[in-house]
Amino acid sequence: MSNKYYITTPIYYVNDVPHIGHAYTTLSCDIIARFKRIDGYEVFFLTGTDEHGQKVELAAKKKGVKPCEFVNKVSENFKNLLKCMNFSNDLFIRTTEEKHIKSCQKIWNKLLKNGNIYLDKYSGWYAVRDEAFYSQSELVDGKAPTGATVEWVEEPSYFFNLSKWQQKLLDFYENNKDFICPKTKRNEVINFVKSGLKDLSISRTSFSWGVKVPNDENHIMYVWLDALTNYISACDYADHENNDFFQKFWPADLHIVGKDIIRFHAVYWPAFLMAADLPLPKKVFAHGWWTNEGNKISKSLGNVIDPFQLVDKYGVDQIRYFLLREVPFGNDGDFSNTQLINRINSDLANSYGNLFQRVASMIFKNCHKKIPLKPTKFNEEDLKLINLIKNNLNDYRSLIDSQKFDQYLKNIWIVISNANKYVDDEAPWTLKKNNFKRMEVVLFTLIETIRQISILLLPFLPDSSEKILDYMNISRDKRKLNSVEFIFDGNVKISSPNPLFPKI
Ligand code: ME8
Repeated sequence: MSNKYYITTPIYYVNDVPHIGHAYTTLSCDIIARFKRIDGYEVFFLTGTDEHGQKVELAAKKKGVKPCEFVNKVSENFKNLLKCMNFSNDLFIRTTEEKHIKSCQKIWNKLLKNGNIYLDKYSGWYAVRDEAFYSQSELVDGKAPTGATVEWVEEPSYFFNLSKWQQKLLDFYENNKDFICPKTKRNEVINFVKSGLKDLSISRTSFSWGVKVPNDENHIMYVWLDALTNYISACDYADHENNDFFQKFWPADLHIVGKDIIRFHAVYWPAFLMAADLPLPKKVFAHGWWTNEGNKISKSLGNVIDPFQLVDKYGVDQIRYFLLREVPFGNDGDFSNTQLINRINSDLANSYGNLFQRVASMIFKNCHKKIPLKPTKFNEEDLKLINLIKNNLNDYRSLIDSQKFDQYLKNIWIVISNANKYVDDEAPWTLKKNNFKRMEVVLFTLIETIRQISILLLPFLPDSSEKILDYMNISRDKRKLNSVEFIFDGNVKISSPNPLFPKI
């Protein structure tokens, strides 16, 4: 088993302020990155900002500042989102960085050398909002199929011979059935490629905010060729013959993107890579779209959901939990405040928080402020509970590998509900009066189950899980997936517990 794992988010356009959609994609990557780390992998988790192109240039113009000043300022918003959502990325890449620009020029030269680029003239439609070219036949009521406004463009342009890669792409999809997930998206992409690929315009001359094409200063690189290259420039592709980092981490294990940009990642990107003789990523997962109480989220409708405000109001773990529990990853989801509050109250406050609170309080009050020493004997009911997670670790691994976050959480909440039922069935408050030893075994069984749950929830609820593990004095090196395979020793002094998730 290879023990490295490279995962990426899309790099976000800086013209927009970060909203719940951006937070969602990065959150899904953060969870996988954290899970892989506690499962012993060396992880490289990349995110960043897409700072070139016409859209960003226009946004800067509107503000009356130079593009470089503009991007320096607004990329900070995305960096702030990382702190706010407790994201654990290893690198934040900006496409205006020198090392990225060098990578873009290097891949360009390689494509040129391999005979995959030619100079011609582009005439067709362009949607600045999508930064995408559209043919006449693709337009719907005079707009891009995404609803974006289009403008007619006629200019000299370099082209990438995408049509040449059509069959090679289809063969690749056929031989790598998991390359595009979920399946519905895979089918859409295959149909699109089968319908015939046209060569792709990969340079622009009508504006200047971008990476210069090597040896032809009149052209700047098409922003999507520039942006996609970030995934390799972050691994030092600019100097890849001389560094281990690229050898170690490229190809990426997983690109997570929204469904709006699957075509760029599952068609153009693998074609560029094949044409540049570089290995292809292992998987591209396209998740669904969030709406706000049934409406499309957009600045013009004024209904953008601000993750900073949400976290401030409800707490970071609460938001992290809701976003991935509420909607199966891959489906579209509707954001509703009522649903958010319901989830916080029922799943976090009443089920999980309450379990921890009552078990820890009973131990604190009845066991001399100390978690009892690991018992020498458990009965069948105790072991049933203790083994619920321990015996199913591989299921949790495969749920993460298939991006089934909601199912992962549902499984853990079954354990939580079993533990709550076990408290009621075993009634430690009665045992206290007539069988103190048995009460200690019951409370130990419960706190051991809470320890396992907290380790499994570290990727999702890092703050609260760390708090519980700190409370139990579990050392850092024992906060790993394989620490769940052993029952802990107990015999730990504790303080009076504080509620983890206040009810809203
Ligand atoms: O497309 N629901 O950047 P972008 C869910 N720079 N996810 C959403 C969302 C919503 N309502 N809105 C946005 C770009 N997203 C390019 C990417 S990558 C080489 C270049 C998320 O700022 C989702 O992940 O428009 C989507 O794919 C991404 O933000 C688009 O971000």
